Amino acid sequence: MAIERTLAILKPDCVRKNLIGEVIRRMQDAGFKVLALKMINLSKEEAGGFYAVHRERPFFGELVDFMSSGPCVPIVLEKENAVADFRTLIGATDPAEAEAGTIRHDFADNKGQNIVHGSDSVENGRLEANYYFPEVEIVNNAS
Ligand code: 3AN
Repeated sequence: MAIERTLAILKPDCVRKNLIGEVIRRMQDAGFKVLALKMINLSKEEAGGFYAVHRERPFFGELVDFMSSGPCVPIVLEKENAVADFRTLIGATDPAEAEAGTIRHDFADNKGQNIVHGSDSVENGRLEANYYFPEVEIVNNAS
């Protein structure tokens, strides 16, 4: 299997619940290397741009309001098969449907406020990583 990158975002509910350390611990225990991370406040425009693919969905306004409601932590992760393995680690979008032991099952309140984002393809992983980090801010020698 190929080494891939994926973009995680610790969403504002993760930060508010003081779960930054816990969720990063789970990522590292699962073998993901951290290549870049920072804490930022997204404007509504930035949040809307990131989720532009969902612009026509009924929950888009709620999603933008939530993602801009407080600081979040985008993280570039690397691992063999990172995209699929990260989505397995976080669980289904709706925490009520997420498998026991997944991050969303254990910590998320609902579909809208579900603790963490994970890219859904290798191509989106690249595009999403570069939405938050220019290549020069992504290290290539993480351990
Ligand atoms: P995932 O993040 O699991 O890939 P997507 O891509 O279907 O899920 O949805 C993007 C984000 O939109 C989700 N992380 C979630 O926060 C939000 N979302 C999805 N469906 C709903 C919904 N029915 N109501 C509110 N928010 C939603």
